[in-house]
Amino acid sequence: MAARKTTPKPNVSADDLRKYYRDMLLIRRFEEKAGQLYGMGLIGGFCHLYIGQEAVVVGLEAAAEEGDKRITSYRDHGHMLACGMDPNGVMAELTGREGGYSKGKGGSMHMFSKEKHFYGGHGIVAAQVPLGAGLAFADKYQDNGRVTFTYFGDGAANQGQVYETFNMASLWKLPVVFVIENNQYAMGTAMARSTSTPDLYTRGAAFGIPGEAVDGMDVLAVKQAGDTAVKHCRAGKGPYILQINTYRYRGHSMSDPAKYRTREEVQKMREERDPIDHVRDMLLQGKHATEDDLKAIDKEIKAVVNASADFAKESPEPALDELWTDIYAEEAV
Ligand SMILES: Cc1ncc(C[n+]2csc(CCOP(=O)(O)OP(=O)(O)O)c2C)c(N)n1
Ligand SMILES: [Mg+2]
Repeated sequence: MAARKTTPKPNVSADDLRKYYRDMLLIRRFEEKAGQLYGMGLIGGFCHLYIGQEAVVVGLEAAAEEGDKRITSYRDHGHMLACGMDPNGVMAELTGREGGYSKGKGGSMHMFSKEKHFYGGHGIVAAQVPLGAGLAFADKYQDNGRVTFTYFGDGAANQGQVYETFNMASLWKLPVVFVIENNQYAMGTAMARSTSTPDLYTRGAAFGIPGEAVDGMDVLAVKQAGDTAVKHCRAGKGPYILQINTYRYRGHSMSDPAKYRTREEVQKMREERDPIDHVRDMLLQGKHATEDDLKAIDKEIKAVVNASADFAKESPEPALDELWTDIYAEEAV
């Protein structure tokens, strides 16, 4: 990975930096709490945490504008929080309660928000990629200037439907940013064992889609690359690929024994490349915040996360007759 850059880029203010810190910390603390609730048996089924990858989604949200869309895989809680969805509704959905975004019927991998233009939450690897191009097709058709961020993993990048999508997206010049979140592993398979070249950003070359590799542990690098990609899409030039190199600290899901990598590898990343510590250092070194300011933010975030856990625990389980609702789309009028 490229060396860490510690100087704020010119288009980012101290307020922006503080916002990135807050947004990344919210994801980190929320995910830690979700891990705890899972351990207590309050969350069932699959639960894929985003810890370590926070700078990816926060950096890209900083490049987005109101009305832009996002769609992603099952590792989706961070994306929801970063686009402004309510932590209470997300945590309640994780615990399968009525107050959740899908009324407790979807769980971790199946939440949506029309209001925040968040289109899920998809459990089938790469299935969201053609759907993301479809969202962008609608925007192009309506000529509304919007862009869709379509996130998928390094493992998903080897799926056939990704390339059918690349072809159509390029042919029709769809305003879609394909975001490959390269966290180095697909479940327990390291990228070097599954993938012919580490340069996933070149995978659009055959279709005339430009791309770049980005340091995903540096929120400013992500924001800058996001700006470039969005500008390209909004100018009507078609799709853009961002290969964002990042790392997940926790297992693939909560039931991962993690035998495919060493503890030392994870520890080294945490100590040397943590994306939140990076922003923290920039804030302190640039005198944009004091230790006390940061402590106050930490406290505030902890309160938000604890409140979401309380909300989730207190919300009732869905009534049985809810099984028969939300099955078919309402008839269009
Ligand atoms: C079509 C399909 N095949 C296999 C699976 C099982 N599966 C779930 S996640 C995953 C690995 C995907 O890795 P990657 O795309 O790198 O995303 P990450 O989990 O690292 O975020 C696999 C094989 C699935 N959900 N869907
Ligand atoms: Mg992966």
